[in-house]
Amino acid sequence: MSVKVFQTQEVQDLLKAASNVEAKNGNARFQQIVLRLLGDLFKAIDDLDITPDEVWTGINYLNKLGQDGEAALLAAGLGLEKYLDIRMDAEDKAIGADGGTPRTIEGPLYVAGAKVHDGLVKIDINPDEDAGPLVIHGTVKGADGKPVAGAIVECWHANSKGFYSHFDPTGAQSDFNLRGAVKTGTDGKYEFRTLMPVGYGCPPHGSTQKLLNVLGRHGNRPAHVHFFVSGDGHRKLTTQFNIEGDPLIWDDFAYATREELIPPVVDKTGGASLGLKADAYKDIEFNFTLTPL
Ligand code: MBD
Ligand code: FE
Repeated sequence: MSVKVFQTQEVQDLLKAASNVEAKNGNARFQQIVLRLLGDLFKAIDDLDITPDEVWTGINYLNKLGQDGEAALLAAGLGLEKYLDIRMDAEDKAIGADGGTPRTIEGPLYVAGAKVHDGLVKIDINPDEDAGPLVIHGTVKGADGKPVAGAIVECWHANSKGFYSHFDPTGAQSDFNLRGAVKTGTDGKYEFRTLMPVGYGCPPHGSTQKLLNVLGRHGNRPAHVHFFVSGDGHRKLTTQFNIEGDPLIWDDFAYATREELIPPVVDKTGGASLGLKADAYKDIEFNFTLTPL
């Protein structure tokens, strides 16, 4: 049986009372947002005849999602984080603040507090048999194309198993392995000496993967490297690049890939003199262009 109650006075009064939207106490912005989201949910229950069992399945899911610590992971997987990027891009375009290196999502695995080094840092602490050396370098520039001095470039990425330090279920990584920060000098240059990452996969038994399974989706990302880039007088950039050639590059469960964020990977030799673990190494040059505040 399909009954419709959303438009009744009883339900509309309930929504207003639950969000306390007509009261002076409470935060007006929160009241407005809660009223709207709750209303959209009530309406969806009405429109789709969502059953009580289905509603409780959803509520119990949210409990489990929080227990797993995966709410932000699910936000990435459902495209919510990408949606925020699309909105920020549109806003930038509207105010003429576009033109810098494209942003893409932060994801849930950043950890603050990496020590800041001048210009260059080696960020692989733990040995990784299955990962070859990778050098990532480039210049931080302003919209005028000139180098930005004193910019902070933060970098974080996965190991050869697709795991991030601080979130590695195997316990194999030290704190801040494959995470680092450098401050540019007057030449605007930065460099990270590290190891080649592979793509991330959602915890196979976690709440996010469970929902993705029901949707008939995978929970994998292509290999990628994250960056925050900030500098005085410039807007903070949150971005990533992908490792060229990864088969999932256009099938990222978090929708973060962008055409401009797939730099070439170049084979080089001479790694021994750079302190790398092998003479042959991969080199990625990636320049950042920041936009003014
Ligand atoms: C990641 O490494 C990531 O970057 C995102 C967006 C989601 C899950 C894992
Ligand atoms: Fe990531």
